[in-house]
Amino acid sequence: MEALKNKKLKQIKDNFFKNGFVVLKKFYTKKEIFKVLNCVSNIITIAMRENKIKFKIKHTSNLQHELDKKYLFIKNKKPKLKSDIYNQLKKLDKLNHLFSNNKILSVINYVLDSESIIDNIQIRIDDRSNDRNLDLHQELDQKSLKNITVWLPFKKLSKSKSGGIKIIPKSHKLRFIEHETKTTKNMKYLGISKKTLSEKKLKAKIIKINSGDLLLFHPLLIHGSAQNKSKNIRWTGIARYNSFNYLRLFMDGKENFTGEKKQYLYKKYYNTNNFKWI
Ligand SMILES: O=C(O)CCC(=O)C(=O)O
Repeated sequence: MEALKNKKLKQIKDNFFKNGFVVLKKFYTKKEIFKVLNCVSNIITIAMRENKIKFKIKHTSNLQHELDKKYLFIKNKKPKLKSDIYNQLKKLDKLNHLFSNNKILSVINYVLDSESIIDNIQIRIDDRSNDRNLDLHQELDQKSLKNITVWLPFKKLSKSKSGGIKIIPKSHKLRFIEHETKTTKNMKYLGISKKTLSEKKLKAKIIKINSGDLLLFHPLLIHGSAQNKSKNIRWTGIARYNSFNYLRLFMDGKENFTGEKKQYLYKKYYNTNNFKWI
């Protein structure tokens, strides 16, 4: 995969800072996306075989349909195995290749204006239980103050009930906003309170995006999950790129910013006019 040319990179960077996000259309081919989903399907099949799980499904040409059925079966019948599989998905070779080839690194390094540490690569699996949904938040729990999240749907999310990600365009310009601790069934995270959202009159919109399009967003862009109301699972690849500059490890010796309500370094840097990465 080839690096993008400078003119295109500049356009991407301008939009990223103007709106807090940018969508790169058809960044990956259908074949590249298929390879990742196929890899997910293969590891699930092997997990089922090794655990002697009997599961019959009519073989169809629709990979995603098969994948959804297998995953939901395991989630219902073998929740521990489901969690084990989930934890391995972030390490799939095909997925890691998508997020570390020349083409994507040319964009990331240009926008960050530095090299980066890739962290928190994951595949999100959102079914209609919406048990992993995240309320609106800024991306505070990363390694560096300068970071980019990339969000890549493995299925089309326009005009569908599958939800996706919702964002508030340009909200990064509001700088760091106070968060409160929120919980899902599986984890604790920092989110923006309903009171703050209504006081600031903030309204989010769902991004309409195709499979293979890549969304990049600024850490302070307010974003969150949009409910999946469909029968199908929403499969998404996510990665976070942390600039070598403003790594917390070299600022106060801690690995990342997870869980701290005060987020004093975000406040200290982003909420002053001298900090220009905004
Ligand atoms: O995919 C989603 O539902 C939202 C993801 C998100 O908000 C995040 O990763 O910070």
